[in-house]
Amino acid sequence: MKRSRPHRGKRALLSVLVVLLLFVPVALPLPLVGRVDDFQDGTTMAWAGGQPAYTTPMPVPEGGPQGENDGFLHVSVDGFHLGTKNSSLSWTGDYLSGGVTAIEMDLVHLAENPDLRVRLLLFGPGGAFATRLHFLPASREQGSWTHAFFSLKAADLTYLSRGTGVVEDTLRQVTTLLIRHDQETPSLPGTHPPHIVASTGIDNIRAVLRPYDVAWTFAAPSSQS
Ligand SMILES: [Ca+2]
Repeated sequence: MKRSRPHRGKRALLSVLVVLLLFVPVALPLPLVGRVDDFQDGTTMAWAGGQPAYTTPMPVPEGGPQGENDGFLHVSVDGFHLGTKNSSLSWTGDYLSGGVTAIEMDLVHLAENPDLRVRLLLFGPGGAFATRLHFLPASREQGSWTHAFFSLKAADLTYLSRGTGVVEDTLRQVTTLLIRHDQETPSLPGTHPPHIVASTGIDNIRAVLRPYDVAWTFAAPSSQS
């Protein structure tokens, strides 16, 4: 029996709607939204060293910005490049859809070294990008931690190498976040920043969202684990 034209029309419309739903981007909540890496669980929270033989991040149970019972991440190196990276689901994904505009953290210099500079690098399909700013952490002898604010706005990031060279391509699919010592001019991936003897503490790593993205994070399940 021959089908009626109206029936075929509905099926065609339904097919178009299904195709549209498949290709309309949906902003899913990122694990990093609302997350704070406070190192209170006695682990490194998936922050790893690039060269374990030289740099091995270690959780420390106390001595963070709040002092007693405030854990933090200890990263040190003796004559190599200092850094720690995170490629876990906690810090990877689509930063743009999540509304991430910056990453902030607390830093301290545990052993006196005036050359220590800390900056962020992000890796993704667009290539490697470094924050223009770096921070000189206060030393423990100065009695306080330094609050570092790394803007991830395009104008505040420097392209280094690989990928498409388009910052949005990396921010939409961040595969690795790297915190490392680096000097005035960011070093290219695969090359070493000036080697250093240094010991630093890191705590309270968190993503900073656009103001209008903050509200819905209160309804998102906690990912502090
Ligand atoms: Ca802490």
